[in-house]
Amino acid sequence: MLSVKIDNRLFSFEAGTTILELLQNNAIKIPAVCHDSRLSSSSVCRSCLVKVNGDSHWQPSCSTLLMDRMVIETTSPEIEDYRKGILAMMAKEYPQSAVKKNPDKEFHYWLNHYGIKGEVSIKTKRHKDISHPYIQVDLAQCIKCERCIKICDELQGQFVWHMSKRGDQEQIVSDSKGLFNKSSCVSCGACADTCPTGAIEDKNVIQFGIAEKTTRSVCAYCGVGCEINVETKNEKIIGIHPVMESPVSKGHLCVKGRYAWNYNYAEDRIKHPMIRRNGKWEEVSWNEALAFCSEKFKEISALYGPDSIAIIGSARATNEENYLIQKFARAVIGTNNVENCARVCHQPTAKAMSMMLGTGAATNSYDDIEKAKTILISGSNTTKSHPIVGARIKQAVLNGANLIVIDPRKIELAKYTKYHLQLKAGTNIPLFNAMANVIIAEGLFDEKFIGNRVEGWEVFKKFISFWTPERASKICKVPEQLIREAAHLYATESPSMCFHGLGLTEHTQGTESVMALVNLALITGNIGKSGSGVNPLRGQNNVQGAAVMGCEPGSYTGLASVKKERERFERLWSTNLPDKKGLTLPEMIDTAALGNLKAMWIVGFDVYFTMPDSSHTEKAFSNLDLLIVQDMFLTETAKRFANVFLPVASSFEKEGTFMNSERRIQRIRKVIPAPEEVKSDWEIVCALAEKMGKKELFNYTSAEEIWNEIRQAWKAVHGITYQRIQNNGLQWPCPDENHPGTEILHEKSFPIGDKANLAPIDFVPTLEQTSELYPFTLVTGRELYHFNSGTMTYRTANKEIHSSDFLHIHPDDANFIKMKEGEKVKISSKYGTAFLKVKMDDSVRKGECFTTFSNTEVFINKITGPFRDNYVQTPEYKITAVRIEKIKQHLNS
Ligand SMILES: Nc1nc2c(c(=O)[nH]1)N[C@H]1C(S)=C(S)[C@@H](COP(=O)(O)OP(=O)(O)OC[C@H]3O[C@@H](n4cnc5c(=O)[nH]c(N)nc54)[C@H](O)[C@@H]3O)O[C@H]1N2
Ligand SMILES: Nc1nc2c(c(=O)[nH]1)N[C@H]1C(S)=C(S)[C@@H](COP(=O)(O)OP(=O)(O)OC[C@H]3O[C@@H](n4cnc5c(=O)[nH]c(N)nc54)[C@H](O)[C@@H]3O)O[C@H]1N2
Ligand code: SF4
Ligand code: SF4
Ligand SMILES: [Mo]
Repeated sequence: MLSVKIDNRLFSFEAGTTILELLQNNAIKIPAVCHDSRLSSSSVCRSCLVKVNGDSHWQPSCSTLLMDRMVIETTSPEIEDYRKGILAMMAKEYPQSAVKKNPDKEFHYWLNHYGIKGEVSIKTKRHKDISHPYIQVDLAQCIKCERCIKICDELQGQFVWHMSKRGDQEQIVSDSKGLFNKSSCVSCGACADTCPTGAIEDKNVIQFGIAEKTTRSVCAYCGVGCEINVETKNEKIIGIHPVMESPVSKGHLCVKGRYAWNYNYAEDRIKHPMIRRNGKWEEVSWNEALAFCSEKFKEISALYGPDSIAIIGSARATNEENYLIQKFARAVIGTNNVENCARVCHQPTAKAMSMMLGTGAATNSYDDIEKAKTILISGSNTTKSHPIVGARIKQAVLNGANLIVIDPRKIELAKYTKYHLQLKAGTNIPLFNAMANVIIAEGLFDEKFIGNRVEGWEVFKKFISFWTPERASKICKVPEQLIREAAHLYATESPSMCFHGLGLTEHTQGTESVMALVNLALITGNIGKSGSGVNPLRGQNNVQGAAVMGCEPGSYTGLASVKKERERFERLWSTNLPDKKGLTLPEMIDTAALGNLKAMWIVGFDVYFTMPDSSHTEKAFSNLDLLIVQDMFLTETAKRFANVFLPVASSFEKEGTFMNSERRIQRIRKVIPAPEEVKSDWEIVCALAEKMGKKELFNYTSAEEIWNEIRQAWKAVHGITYQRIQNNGLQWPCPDENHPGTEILHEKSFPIGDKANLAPIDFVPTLEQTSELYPFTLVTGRELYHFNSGTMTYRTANKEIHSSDFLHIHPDDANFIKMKEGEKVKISSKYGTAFLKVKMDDSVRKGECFTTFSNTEVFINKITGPFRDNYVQTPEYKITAVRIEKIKQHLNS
């Protein structure tokens, strides 16, 4: 055992530990002003010096590794004098007022500890920059510890800060050289988080002061599932910080998780149930609202049958809530018409992966990022849509991993790649097939893995021999040589890990695109090992949970087939359940448009605004006799079509669990009280069930009780109790309470048997093709600052940073059609028209253009088309043939 003596006490340690780490682990406090455990040590401040093996050896404890039998002295009059001197030097020209205002800041703590006062009046007037909506920079408080520089480089990979000049004039400057809000900063807040003085500080701290309470919870936005420490004062949120020990986010957050929480306090948040009568919203009591819904449901069911009613669960609500929503649809209404928005996003992934491997979820964990030698990203704008995964991938690449990006646009990660395959949108299959062709033709496949674990090899080999890079290159427009080299890299520099997003799934061949990707992983043996696998980056905080809980027409909780497992669920719930096949969301809309669906209850999903070809949705919703919307805000769906509005608690106002992209179940906590007349989704479902005479099936008093029923319904989470996930969460499958959870799936076999299936996939071009009339292909997707329907982020200062959706178009194309930067243009497809401001952007392919879909004033889904994935009906959001025109020209013509 390795041991050291510190101040005459004996400690054991593991090789690779620094002196400072051991001190901190044992609560021995010394100043280390330039140190942050998330970063490599720089030892610039020298406040952490200790004596090592006798008087003459003073070493910085943050960067000195422990050696066996070291003798360390952390304190003596001499050392303390020295430290005091160092800190006093740093405090020269440091404002005393700052120390008084926030004594808990790390630097201030040490000044107080050593009785150093700072200056009453500051001679040099240093610059204060308040240009950023969330972060203030006050150089008067900068002690040049360089933590901001390091954290921006090492955690976020953004390289915004550097030190200007040396000597007396030395100070930090951002890469804009001017105002901070003009820099390349992505507002992650890491520099404010690490700053030991408050020189870089969250504006909310300046506004609200110091928190009274901190509560651990999970971010309300994307499927990464970062853990947050929510700070409150007088039962109001005043700030959010990352959870240092979170296995997901490792002490980091993006702008949405850290700063975009103010929607909770938006003035137009709905705080009372409402019924619309004669075109006017009226506030009513819960009793009246629920009685109205209950009577209407009963009436419609009696007249047209239970299948004339459909319910949509919410990818933003908890597992517990979605479990109850599908139970309500089946056990109270008696229909399998229950859905969630996975249908419009990663249902193709779930389908493809469950057909081929047996489980429709990510095979590996984020921790594999640091273990992969090659990372292949297809159709995922990771640094914008899943920023914390994006940041981890950037770091992995900076540390030597290979990166391949397959995307029609030069996304941020394309800058970090060995190969960026900038394919024509909608041609994933030819490209993946050609990569498989190269791997097989050049003998780079994993023969042993294929022999033991893969079915259909001979058929696949024959099929793929026709997909030469020459042939594929003509379709996908990626040079042959690039296809060859990328395939070579993926196959040989393993373990190789795939991440993918909607650039694969939101196409007519979405499911098949994912299948073609899984083929690559299977033939190279990149499944069931650390640093490998196929990993969808799921959309919202709990979209995977909503689907797995059973908000899907074809499956109950745990993806149990409605066809095969009805009797089991009838026993579990002690009730009869419907056996008729339910409708998918696009089918619900089609059925309503035909007049055959009469009522919908939509929980947390702005269907009208986010489904494609919105004139079709409009027709459908106009036909409904009853539309209940349950949300925090009047969404576009609610504004136009709802008769009843049920106001809900946000994820800061309730208990429950979310499931992230790596199958991890994590707890969210009630941090603040909900507005008085607002209920959480699960409470509303229970109350409505009671009104409809089914109290005995929905008799819950807490989210935990519901979770415990889920554990009975689904074996894979049986071992996950609330107690076990107080911190950190657990990844399913976790079948019993001693099981540690599963980081990597399919290590030895597949749920479908010993062998997985290869899938020969042919390419079938979409019917949505450009023409003389509609010469551009519009791709829609995401950017960093706004989230989907924009309901939440447009009610925060993110709007000040990113004000709208823009039409990104290649400068050559823009010049050719004589469009200027910032000009508002008309964009039309066969299905509708919208107006957008032009942004010249050479990251877009010529002939293609790109926009986001979050601004309700733009409403881009007026122009997206009706085509759908041929397996699971996910809309083809990624391809619309459009025409772009000048507005004036149009008015004149
Ligand atoms: N900031 C932010 N984060 C989000 C969201 C948000 O709205 N804002 N939404 C969340 C949700 S619900 C989801 S589902 C995820 C989605 O996250 P992503 O999957 O990253 O979403 P998109 O930006 O829609 O599409 C990803 C990329 O696909 C590319 N692409 C388009 N067509 C093709 C193609 O044919 N082939 C290939 N290979 N690529 C193509 C686009 O250029 C784009 O860069 O993000 C989640 N996170
Ligand atoms: N053109 C185009 N359109 C697209 C896409 C695209 O790429 N291009 N992507 C599609 C994709 S992948 C998706 S997932 C959809 C997303 O579309 P939506 O699901 O509509 O988008 P979100 O903004 O995630 O949120 C839905 C609503 O949930 C509410 N909410 C938040 N928390 C809670 C809660 O706890 N309870 C309840 N009841 N409500 C809550 C929010 O206020 C918001 O109104 O958009 C799709 N539409
Ligand atoms: S907020 Fe994040 S990206 Fe911006 S400067 Fe600070 S660390 Fe860098
Ligand atoms: S990466 Fe996703 S989960 Fe993490 S803070 Fe950002 S939005 Fe939240
Ligand atoms: Mo999504």
